[in-house]
Amino acid sequence: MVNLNKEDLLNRLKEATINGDSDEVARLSKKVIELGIDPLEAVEKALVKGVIELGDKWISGEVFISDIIAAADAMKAGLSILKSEIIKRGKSIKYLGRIVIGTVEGDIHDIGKSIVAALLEASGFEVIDLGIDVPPQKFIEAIRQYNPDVIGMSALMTTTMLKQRETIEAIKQAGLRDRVKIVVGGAPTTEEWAGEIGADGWAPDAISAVELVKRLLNIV
Ligand code: B1M
Repeated sequence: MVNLNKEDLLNRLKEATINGDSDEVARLSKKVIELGIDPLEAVEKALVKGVIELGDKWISGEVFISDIIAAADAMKAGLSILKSEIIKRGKSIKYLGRIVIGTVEGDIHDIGKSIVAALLEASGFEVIDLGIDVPPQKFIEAIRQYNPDVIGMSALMTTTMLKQRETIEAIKQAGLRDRVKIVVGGAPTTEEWAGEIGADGWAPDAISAVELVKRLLNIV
């Protein structure tokens, strides 16, 4: 590969994400680490940016859902490589706390949730990721099984964000509400929404999600 500067490399990484070329994304993500480029910058300026740009084309009907799925898979191939570097740079040893995170029932969007999970891990938290389409009962079982400090719920659609409220109600019904802090997020959610459903906090992006969790757990 010719001697690439950072901008060229991040651009190529973004294009490979848009093209859904997981092998090329993996190869270029390793290059990011080799060249000592900030892995988080590569996630945000190349991987996520690629998915969003393609998403806009999908919304305007220029590309198909299959293109988005391929781009999301490529993005996650890159995130899995860059995440270890993000964690290494976080140089975390002892866990600051334990978080159970998942995308709510009926919702299979997991790009944002995976970035939040990766950043929380990099910041020294133990993260248990329940994945996508997680019913309220599974969050309840996870509280009993893992005794987390925080429950995090991601939702990407106006229809599924209602499940965040339903899950909080179910946690209350199970008598477990006082045992955990609950944080919600995902594009359609807002600070007001979080207040309305009785969550302990809301964050618009992964960096502020980490700051929020530290605040809620009184970690300076
Ligand atoms: Co879908 N999708 N999608 N989609 N998709 C959206 C979300 C949509 C806005 C596109 C559109 O039509 N305008 C729309 C939702 C509209 C609405 O209700 N508001 C939509 C729809 C309708 C659908 C389908 C119904 C389409 C269909 O089948 N007809 C379908 C639903 C499937 C389902 O969930 N049941 C669907 C499917 C998909 C794919 C599976 C193909 C794919 C997801 C692939 C994957 O995730 N593995 C997909 C994608 C990629 C998108 C877009 C293009 C991108 C979403 C994304 O990943 N954003 C999206 C359009 C868009 O947003 N431009 C769209 C990037 C990500 C980093 O942002 O997740 O917000 P986000 O995460 C941020 C913050 O929100 C925050 O930090 C993250 C990182 O910075 N954050 C948290 C997130 N979670 C948090 C949790 C926290 C704290 C902060 O605490 C725990």
